[in-house]
Amino acid sequence: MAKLFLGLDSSTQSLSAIVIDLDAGKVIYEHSLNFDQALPQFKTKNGVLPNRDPLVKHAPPLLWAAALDLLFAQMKKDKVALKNILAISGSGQQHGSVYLNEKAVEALAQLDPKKSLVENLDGVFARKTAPIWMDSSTAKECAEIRKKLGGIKFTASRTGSDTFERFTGPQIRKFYKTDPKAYEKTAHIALVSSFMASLLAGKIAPMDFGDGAGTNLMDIRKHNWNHDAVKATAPSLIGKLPPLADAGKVIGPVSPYFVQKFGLNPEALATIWTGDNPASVIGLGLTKPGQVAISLGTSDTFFGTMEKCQTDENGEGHVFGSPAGGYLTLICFKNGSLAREKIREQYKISDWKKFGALVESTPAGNNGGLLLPWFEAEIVPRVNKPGLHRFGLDEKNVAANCRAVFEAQALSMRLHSQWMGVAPEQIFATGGAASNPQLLQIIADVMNCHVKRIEVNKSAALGAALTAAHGWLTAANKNPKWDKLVAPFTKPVPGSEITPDKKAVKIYDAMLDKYAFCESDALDSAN
Ligand code: XUL
Repeated sequence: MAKLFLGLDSSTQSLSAIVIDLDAGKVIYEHSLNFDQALPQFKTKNGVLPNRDPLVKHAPPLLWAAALDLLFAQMKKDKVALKNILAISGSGQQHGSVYLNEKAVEALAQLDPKKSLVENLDGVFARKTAPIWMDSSTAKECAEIRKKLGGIKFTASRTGSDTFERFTGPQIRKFYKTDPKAYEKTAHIALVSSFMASLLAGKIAPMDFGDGAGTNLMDIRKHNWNHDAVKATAPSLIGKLPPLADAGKVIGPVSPYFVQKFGLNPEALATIWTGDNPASVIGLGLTKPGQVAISLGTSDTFFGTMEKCQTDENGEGHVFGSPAGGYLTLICFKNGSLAREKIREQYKISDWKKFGALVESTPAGNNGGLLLPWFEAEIVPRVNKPGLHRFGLDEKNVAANCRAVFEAQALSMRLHSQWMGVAPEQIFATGGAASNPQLLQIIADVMNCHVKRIEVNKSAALGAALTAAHGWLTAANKNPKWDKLVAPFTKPVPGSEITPDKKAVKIYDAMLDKYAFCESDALDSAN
């Protein structure tokens, strides 16, 4: 019998499934279900409920439950060998929170397969909607919690991140302040990840150290709820939080609901879920400390793993627990492909090949010219007033401007990941812009390490499937090794390795200080 594992990813706009065959080292099934299209009755747009206040972004948790039913029905229809699935794990959009009342435990334990999940969950919510990661309506609560914890540096060193509007703690505080009665009726607070795991397990699921670190409530070093942070957030909160544990740890057999309704094996294990970023880190093959992956999409995201917990005293980076042990960081640069495309449009360059040729026609270091391409307000570094800043760079010099946007992005990545204290040995590059060899060469030269391209589809769902496999093997005392487990699923594109150019490395080493000066200068007028 093939050893199959299911990974689910409950993201902002969709629920995705990946089934892996562990011994064959292959993904054998994948499917994505778009919330707006498949479940229009929930009236979401891109997975979010309309709201008059542009800062408020909520979603209905019942939508996610309904999607779980639909996705299993689809897998059954697609003749996935559901009987052979040994364990299930998953990932959720981070930070989003679900508020359950005292009826939830019984309802979860008695899920009736004759009814839908939505019907089964009737009356279990203390709050109808769930604030999600896109919500930025809690600036006040962030300031209040940060102040009680002693400022940015201490908040970050205790909880892994400064307080952020989207993080769960500030969201809980806002709920407590604006609707204290409903807060009081809340018996259990779940994350998107632990809510979905609770449905599969038929009981309240623990949160994992990865997603738990996205709450501003978990002690990032001790891996338990931080007393001061919990107290600073809302009264009687500790009793509403579940225990914390490793992602992939077995919660129990899957609820009979899924066995009877969809034909899952009664012995299939429901395991603890994690956040989509920690799961992606596994799906991108980062299981050892000192590894880095860069996802080059609309925004650029830098993922790095660390053995020891370092936190960013400037409060820009986040530290989460990694499902493979140790820590991971996530640094999001908003002006990624967004900025690259804007420069291409501005200079009317017809395609990326021509853009690349222009970059190659200019020397590393751009004869000292620098560009800060903040077309949109930037997250790292924090820029509130968008704008372009040129230093020693002629706006009319097309080729130099093309090189300048790539160099600035790579230098910014190096500068703003220094706090990790990790010099990566190699970087995996993924996402649309990873097919641009000139960009990858500049990243290799600035970071002074080899860069390899990796093409992983649905990295979060894949990471979740691998986490399920790891959890199952651990429960069977098979002592699984993470690197061996992920290797067949995360192979780099053959021949894609880019080696740093020694001369260029020296030039960029010297340029980093100048970049930092220019950035700090520009920040004075950008905030
Ligand atoms: C991470 C974050 C987003 C969501 C996306 O801090 O808010 O990446 O996890 O689903």
